[in-house]
Amino acid sequence: MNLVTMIELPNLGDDRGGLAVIESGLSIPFDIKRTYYIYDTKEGVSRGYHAHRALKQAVFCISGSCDILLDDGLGEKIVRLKSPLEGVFVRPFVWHEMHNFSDNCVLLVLASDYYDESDYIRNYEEFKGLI
Ligand code: T46
Repeated sequence: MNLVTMIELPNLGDDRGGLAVIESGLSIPFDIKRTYYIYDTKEGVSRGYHAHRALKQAVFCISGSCDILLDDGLGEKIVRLKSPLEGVFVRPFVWHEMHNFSDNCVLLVLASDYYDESDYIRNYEEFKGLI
């Protein structure tokens, strides 16, 4: 399975400005149950450092930019998210870390399920053992 699956959104904007639409199950490959956003990140801070057992997520940087590292236990890739029209699909059992947040970064995350701490694998050695 591909480690990196990008999600491209059409720009429905016009001379008034940009407009991007995300429709559950259409623009992204799952039904959305939860949405959250990460904003006002502090300089030099990294986040993530976990994988999910079942959760599917789509991550869009709707303002600014940041790097997301994806690791499926066999290899890793770093994707620079820098456009509100381009997101990345994070499937279950992919370790992910977010680094190099720009000042104005807002990371929008669409998730396939409600928050459940028991779905997180927060220890890298445990993650490697499960792969
Ligand atoms: C992910 C990346 C991209 C909740 O109570 N409900 C929620 O829906 C979320 C997302 C978090 N929380 C709590 C859990 C922690 O006590 O908020 C606290 C901070 O969460 P965490 O340290 O997991 O944040 P990140 O930025 O490391 O990870 C988040 C998501 O948690 C995670 O699922 O994939 O963004």
